[in-house]
Amino acid sequence: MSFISRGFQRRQAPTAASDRVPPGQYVTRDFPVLSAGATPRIGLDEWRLELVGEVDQPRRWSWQEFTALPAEDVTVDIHCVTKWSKLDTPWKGVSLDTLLDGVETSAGFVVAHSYGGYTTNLPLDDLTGGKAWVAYRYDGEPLAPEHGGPARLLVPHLYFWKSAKWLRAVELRTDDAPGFWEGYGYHNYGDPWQEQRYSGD
Ligand SMILES: Nc1nc2c(c(=O)[nH]1)N[C@H]1C(S)=C(S)[C@@H](COP(=O)(O)O)O[C@H]1N2
Ligand SMILES: [Mo]
Repeated sequence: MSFISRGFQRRQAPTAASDRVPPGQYVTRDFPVLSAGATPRIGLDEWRLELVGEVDQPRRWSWQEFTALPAEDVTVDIHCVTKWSKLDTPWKGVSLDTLLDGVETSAGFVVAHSYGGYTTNLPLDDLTGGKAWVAYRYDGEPLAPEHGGPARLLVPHLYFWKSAKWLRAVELRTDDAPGFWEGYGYHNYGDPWQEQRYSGD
């Protein structure tokens, strides 16, 4: 880190923000919108979330069923591969531990599927253990469509492209399969602390 960023930090943030900013990232107060295509508009009466693939019994939630599940308020830092990080983002969502509770599976991998066709892959272990949510509120408001509303995946410990907006289904798989950006050369795992931006990093 340079002299300038240390000086900036002393004025702006009394807590040690640098410990929270992965290598190569800068902190922004904005909330940039990054979408590979148009924002799909999904009515809450048609909205469904599905758990499919290698499961004993597929599960499906309507909006009413999903929002009746126990939810958590979480405040987390997010890190986009295009190098912005945003600290202390406040979400409300249902933990993947809750959605997967009691599911019998031999799967080790997940593909998240979005309305609009976007996909992203990650190990199942990265969705469990209090590390991932399906978020539907941001900063006390319903999640805005451009940020993935009605509901999006939130996996803050990985680069933010893993946090699929407009989540439609969570597919459990025994084999790994690259998602949209992973198929275009983004890193398969995407740990921001290891700067795993592109395949080979
Ligand atoms: N369905 C879908 N999810 C997506 C994307 C997308 O294009 N489509 N972009 C990803 C990327 S690259 C980032 S950085 C974040 C951006 O979320 P934001 O627009 O709320 O900042 O969403 C991720 N999830
Ligand atoms: Mo991104």
